[in-house]
Amino acid sequence: MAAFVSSVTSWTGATHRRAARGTCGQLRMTLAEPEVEVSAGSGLAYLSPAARERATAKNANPVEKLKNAKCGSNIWTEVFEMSRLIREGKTSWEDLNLDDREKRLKWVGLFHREKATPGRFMMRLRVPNGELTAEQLDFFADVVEKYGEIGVIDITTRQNIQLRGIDMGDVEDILNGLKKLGLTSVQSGMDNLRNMVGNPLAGIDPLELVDTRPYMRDIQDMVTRDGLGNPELCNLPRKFNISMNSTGDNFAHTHINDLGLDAIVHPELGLGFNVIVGGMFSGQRVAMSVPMDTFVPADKVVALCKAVLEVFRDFGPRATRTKCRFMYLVDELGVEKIRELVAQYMDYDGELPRAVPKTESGQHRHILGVHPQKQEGLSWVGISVPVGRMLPADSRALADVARKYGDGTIRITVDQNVIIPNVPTDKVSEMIAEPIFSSFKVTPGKLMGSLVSCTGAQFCPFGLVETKNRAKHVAEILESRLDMPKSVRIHWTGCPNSCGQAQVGDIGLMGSPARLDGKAVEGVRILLGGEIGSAPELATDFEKSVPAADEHLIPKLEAILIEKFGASLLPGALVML
Ligand code: SRM
Ligand code: SF4
Repeated sequence: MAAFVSSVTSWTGATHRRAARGTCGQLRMTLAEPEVEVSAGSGLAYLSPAARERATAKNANPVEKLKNAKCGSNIWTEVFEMSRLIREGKTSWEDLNLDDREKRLKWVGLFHREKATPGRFMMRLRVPNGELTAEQLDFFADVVEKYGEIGVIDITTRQNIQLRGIDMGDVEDILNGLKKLGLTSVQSGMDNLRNMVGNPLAGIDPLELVDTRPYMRDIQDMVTRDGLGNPELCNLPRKFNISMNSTGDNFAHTHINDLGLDAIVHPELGLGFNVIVGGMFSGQRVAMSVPMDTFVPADKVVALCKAVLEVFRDFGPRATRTKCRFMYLVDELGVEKIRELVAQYMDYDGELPRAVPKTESGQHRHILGVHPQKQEGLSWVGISVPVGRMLPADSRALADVARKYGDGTIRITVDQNVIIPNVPTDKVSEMIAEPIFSSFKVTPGKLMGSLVSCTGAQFCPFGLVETKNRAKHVAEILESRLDMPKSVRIHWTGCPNSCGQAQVGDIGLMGSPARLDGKAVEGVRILLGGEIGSAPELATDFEKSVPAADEHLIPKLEAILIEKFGASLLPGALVML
């Protein structure tokens, strides 16, 4: 077998070698070491022989070729100089290497929005468990304010923050500013682990089994080497999502993550997590996680996450790009083989324990409004931020309120809303009289409060429809016409990638082509029946290709809300059906 010729070969991990000789030896036999030269800075440097084989095979997808030529991790240092040269007028964004500009910058969370705002970038951060401070919110406002209309702060469906309108010349200062405040954008895009999602009420929740925050931070730190960037884990076959639940509410949506960790108490081993794997949405496939039939003790959960990521890196598919998610490896190997590999990579003594049967069922709680914390005398206040979009002034106002009434911290949720924790209960009424709560409501309408929307066509190149503005507009009209007995969760997503998690909503609206009088128009696919809680379900198709214009969509939604969610027309509302 040919030896590697390598100037930076780093694949020397003992655990990997052991795994390669162990029960997965059969796998290795079919993945012979390729004859491949690894140059400094190549994405192949940290790959196992099996992964190199796949990454350099004839059928490897174009992103693998791009990473083989130069790993995205190189950008972690290069971006500072790129930014400085642009700021000093020595080069421009147009002159940057095309692959760096459009792809590799995503390794530091910078997404060029070429179609919508040429020359301007979106910066995706990492906010483990969605916990922020007032200073960080002020900083976000300072960063985007100078960009005018396109300078907005979005809360994402992964409990995360994206800053918009960014000029490359400012990036050096922004990255340094984030670092000072304990934040990073490293490894937040492309073939990396995405933001860590946990219970937004962690540490204050009377119903939680465990505070998810330390685990989320530790897993992020392990993957990103405390935010410096970790070349060993930045060339996965595709994106990877991890989330952790500590209650039956499923606030963290473990059922749609590549790796979901559901807190549970093992009768002998104590606190830990049942592991589920393979949840994903994409244009080609929508899959709910499957049980890995594994319980991981709490003190081994970081090691388990590392091992799963390494197994994915070393054995995951790298051919057809749309089939490179973890679920395809689960299909290929089966959960029993994945269990074995993970145990070997963890150096686990023997078999990993089997999952603990769930005994309790949990309902998804309504998180907005005022609620007592587990700490006596303190409350959390859940606030609706319609479709997660904040202007600089909103961000500053929330920061001020958190400082004045709470402990200066803020939580964000996958529903793109905000929680201010640790407010003395006797201060709550004074707090909610602050002006910001006339636009970001503590008691929002039955649709607005749980309205979720992806970025959509306004900024996203894949958007088939405008989403955020339309979502708010449609919800406002429906709320003005209908009396609804309970909140209805409407999730808008601009295309089948389903970043807005249409399959999670009571009602999902997914951008799709439609025709009207023979002409192509913006349209949506309507999905119904998403459930969250301890027995989650994904929404399924109800109607396809509905034109998105108000006069077509609103009567459809109105009929659905009346027939399936018990709504009734308010007096004076003209019948549109
Ligand atoms: Fe997403 C790609 C936005 C959550 C599935 N997603 C994109 C890109 C990067 C496309 C692009 O290059 O422009 C979008 C950036 C638009 C922009 O300017 O904001 C984008 N995704 C988002 C966000 C911002 C939606 C939002 O408004 O909240 C979410 C950012 C999360 C974060 O903070 O990291 C976001 N994306 C999701 C989710 C939901 C989740 O993770 O729970 C999904 C479905 C779950 C999943 O991944 O299995 C999701 N995004 C995708 C996919 C389909 C993945 C696939 O396997 O095919 C793509 C396309 C891709 O990766 O090639 C995609
Ligand atoms: Fe863009 Fe489509 Fe994701 Fe919406 S769902 S952010 S339109 S990729």
